[in-house]
Amino acid sequence: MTGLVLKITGMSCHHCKMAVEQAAKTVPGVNSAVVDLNAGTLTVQGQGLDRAAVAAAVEELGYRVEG
Ligand SMILES: [Cu+2]
Repeated sequence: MTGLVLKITGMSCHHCKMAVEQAAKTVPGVNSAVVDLNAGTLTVQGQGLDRAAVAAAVEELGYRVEG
């Protein structure tokens, strides 16, 4: 099990948090996804994680992945 942390801009409320977490969980290999709204981060855990795939899933929602 490994983890990734992505810095995301544009998330402002509980709806954003839920949407980003749900999107991240659709990416193969992701077991858990947690957004920290204050920090503006998405932490995903799983196996064989593809950072680009997670970022793409988030960006599809209209948020920007900074890193
Ligand atoms: Cu929102």
